[in-house]
Amino acid sequence: KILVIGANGQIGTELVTALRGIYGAEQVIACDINNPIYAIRNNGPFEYANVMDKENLHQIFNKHQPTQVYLLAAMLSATGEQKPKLAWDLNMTGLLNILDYAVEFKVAKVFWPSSIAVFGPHSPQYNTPQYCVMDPNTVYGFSKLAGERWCEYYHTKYGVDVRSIRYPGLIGWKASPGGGTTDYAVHIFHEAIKNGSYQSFLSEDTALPMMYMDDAIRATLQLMEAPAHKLSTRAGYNLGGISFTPTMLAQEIKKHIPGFTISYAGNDPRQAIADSWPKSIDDSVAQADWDWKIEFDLAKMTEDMLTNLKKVYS
Ligand code: VAH
Repeated sequence: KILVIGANGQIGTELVTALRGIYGAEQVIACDINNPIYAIRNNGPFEYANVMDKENLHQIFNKHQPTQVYLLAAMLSATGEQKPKLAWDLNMTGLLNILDYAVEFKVAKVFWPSSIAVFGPHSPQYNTPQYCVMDPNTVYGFSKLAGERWCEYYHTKYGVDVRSIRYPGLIGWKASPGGGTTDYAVHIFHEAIKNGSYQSFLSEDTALPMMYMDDAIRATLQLMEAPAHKLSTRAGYNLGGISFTPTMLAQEIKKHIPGFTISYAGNDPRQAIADSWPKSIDDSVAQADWDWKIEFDLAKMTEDMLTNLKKVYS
């Protein structure tokens, strides 16, 4: 069995669907603290899971004896700055509970998402390498940095086959983002279709590394299927994705919705978070270790997002 914990989230929703397509619906247990969303409820098993509750988790691991566990439950950057202690507690306790049960139940593989949020103001801003100065100044960012160290530690000390990716901002149409700084890049598509205009909470020249969800899910499965001996790190693999600013995204949307207009709100707390992150990422280590290759560029992502969202709104 495969557990996907945090199944209702932006990544979790799509991972459940992808994994059920590969292993069969009954093999993939969607787990979340909230009731299953429609996309999950109707096509496979669900368990109520609270990653802060060891007893609840132990009962789920005991019942399903999972061979793989994907831990997506976490509090993201923007929400994390509003509730810093809860963000640290949830992100760290959740990970440590899962790593401990991975040892106890001899889980074959564990996936845990890291983020480009592990980099900070003194990290190289362009083509940020896999290894460099990392001084993240958000709770979410340093919880991901600490989590990467724990993953490396549990692998070295207890042999847990845990694998991780430093995701850029993720853009998809099947599930809403969950309180991150990059959420503008999803909201803009919905607003473009509904209202023909969008007010961005990030400034027009804020470049960030982003990735289409189809690429992110494919990368996750590709990493999980890679031979263990080819992996040079158990911390998060840098994934570069596509770097663009709100202006560049708006210009691409205008090719499909000519009348679309964008405006900029200004003085949003998420601006400082975005400014602390790299503008582009070097993912040559992922390319070398497990043959990573991106498929969606800005034009292809925009077209796919609008095509699918227009169906959702029609
Ligand atoms: C966030 N979407 O904004 C997440 C992600 C790189 C950004 O970690 O917090």
